[in-house]
This record gives sequence, C-alpha cells and structure tokens, in this order.
Amino acid sequence: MANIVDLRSDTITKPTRNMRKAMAEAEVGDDVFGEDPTVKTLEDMTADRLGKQAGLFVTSGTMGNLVCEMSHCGRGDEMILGDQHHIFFYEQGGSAAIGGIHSRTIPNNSDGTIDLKAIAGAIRPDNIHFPRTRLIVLENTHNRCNGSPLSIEYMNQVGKLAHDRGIKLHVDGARLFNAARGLNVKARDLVAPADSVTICLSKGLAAPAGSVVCGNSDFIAKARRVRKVLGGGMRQVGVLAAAGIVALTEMVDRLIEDHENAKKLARALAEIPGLKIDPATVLTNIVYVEITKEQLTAETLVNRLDRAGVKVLPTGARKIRAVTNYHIRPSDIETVIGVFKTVIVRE
Ligand code: TLP
Repeated sequence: MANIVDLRSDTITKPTRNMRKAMAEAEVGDDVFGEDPTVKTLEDMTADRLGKQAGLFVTSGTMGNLVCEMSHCGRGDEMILGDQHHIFFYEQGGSAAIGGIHSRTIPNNSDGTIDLKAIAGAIRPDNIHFPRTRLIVLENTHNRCNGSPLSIEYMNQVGKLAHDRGIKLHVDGARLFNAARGLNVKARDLVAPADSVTICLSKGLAAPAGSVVCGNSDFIAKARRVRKVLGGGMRQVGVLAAAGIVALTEMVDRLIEDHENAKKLARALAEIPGLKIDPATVLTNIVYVEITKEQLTAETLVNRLDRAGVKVLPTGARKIRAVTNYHIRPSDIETVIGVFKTVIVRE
C-alpha cells in the first residue's frame, strides 16, 4: 500500500535517530535514589527553560497532571477547570478516583479560555458545607478547543485571580511549546504565573515517552512523593530522559512547520463542500473539522479516509480531528487534501 499519512495525533511520532543514539549512550543510575544523572539533567534543563526552580520526570502527561493535582489538593478539596479540559474529559476522572479531588467545571470558550468572572464566581467562600477551592487549572494549548494557544495576558490574569484568593494555578502544558511557537513568545513567559506545569516530551517533540512537571523546590519534593505512591518511581530511566533532552534541544523550533502544515490543511478543507472549519481558528497543529454533508458520519468518513491511506480521529458523531506532526511533510498535506476531495466530493 502507498504511504500512510497518520494524522490521528502527534503522540504517534517515533524517536529520531539522534534520540536513539542518545538513549543508547545515556549514563544512568537508580532514579528513586536520585542517582540518574541524565534524568537530573533533563529535570534541570526543563525547569530552567520554564523559569521554575525544579523539575520531575514522570511517565506521561496524565501522571504529570494527577501528581500536580494531588500535590496541591487533599481529598475533598475542589479544583476549577474547563469542561473541555483533557483532565476532565480524557483522564478517566483520575482526580476523583485516585486523588479524591472534586472537579468544578466551567464551560470552555472556543479559544480554550474560561471566563474570569465565572472562575471568580466559582471560588468557594469559607463555609462548613462547601469543599475548599485549592486549585485552578488551565490547558495551553487547548486540545479540544482547536489547539488554541492561551495568551500571556490571559495566563497572567488567571494567575492573579488565583493568587489574590490564595489558590494555586496548574497548567496542563502537554503542548506548551506549540503555544509558545504559535504565539511567538517564550514558554517561560506563558507559565510565569503557574505554580505547577506539566509539559510532554512525547507529543510534538517526538520522544518515545515522558513528561516533566515543574514548580518550586518544595512543590517538587511533594510531587516526588506523590509520583512514588502512584507507582511512577522508575529506576535507570535516563535511557528515556536522554531522548527527552534531545526533544527539548532539537525539536521545539521546528514545531512551526507543523503549524504551517495544519494551517494549509485547514484552508484547503474549508473549501470542500460538506466540511466546515474556520481556518482562522487553527493557530497550532490541531485541526478539527465538522461534517455538514448529509448522512455522512464521522465513523464512515474516517473509515473511507483510512482505506485511502489517511488516518484521522473521530471526536464526535460528525466531527474529526487531524493533528500535524514531525512525520508529516507539506507534500503529505497535498495528498491528504486530494484524498478528502475524492472521498467527500466524488462519493
Ligand atoms: N492527548 C492525547 C489523547 O489523550 C486525546 C491526544 O492524542 O491528544 N493533556 C493534554 C492536553 C493532552 O492532549 C494529553 C494527551 C494529555 C494531557 C495526556 O498525555 P498522556 O497521553 O501522555 O498521558
């Protein structure tokens, strides 16, 4: 079969040659004893890049978020977050199931923000009947909201609101570097108001696994304990951290190519009758498309595309998602556009 163009996610990216070499040559030690030099380098490097005191290597974005939530909140405490956040939508309710944390959701705007007034209104007063509001969570870029990057101004406004009320701010920055490249700002400026942040190495940055949590030293000491109780203490894990170091040093700047590819795809799909998308909403590497052609479901479209060598994800009955990534070239985008036209227009 001809080349498959896989746009299901940027999580499908495979490690680069430089990553494999670094993994093979990595110096390692028992990281639960704090003796893996490569993990330490990755943690320090990430913290430095994000303007935080310390970092903690974790297995995944899901673990990073849960570790942060549980480090900020005790059982019965409440966190405020958007109803489209990954944490609320796709993490199995782990905050409640494992952390005993109560989620108070606020509808996300289509650009991934949540209204400041709504956040302020959701903060609980001190009352014996209420849970205590301990945490506000933002997601940047916002996966389910078109991969939208949240601006420095907005992040600062939410940070101020949180801190004025003695509440912490966590940022799910699984694609924080996409946000920074998309807005042409520094990642550290985006998370300056955050008390904790999770970034992922294994999405757009193409490392095989791993995320890093950053915050101040006291917070990271607490987070290290939580990681251990969740079974996330790994031993000679410098073999993975080595790929993460390459991801941070070599793979961030090129994210702009993914964004260009996504914008090109969005512009072309907007021209195809039977599909609906506003290309102006595509600012990073995630493209959501609504299907308006009568009686065409996402499932049918995804199957037809798949048979023609293009993989995308159904994200609703009449909605699909395409995510550009390291393995996608501009010529693949041309191919994908052609396949969409054939599948939608001609069938
Ligand atoms: N997102 C995955 C799927 O789970 C949907 C994807 O393909 O986009 N935060 C955000 C914003 C994410 O998009 C993801 C993964 C995570 C956290 C969780 O990361 P992992 O998969 O490493 O646990």
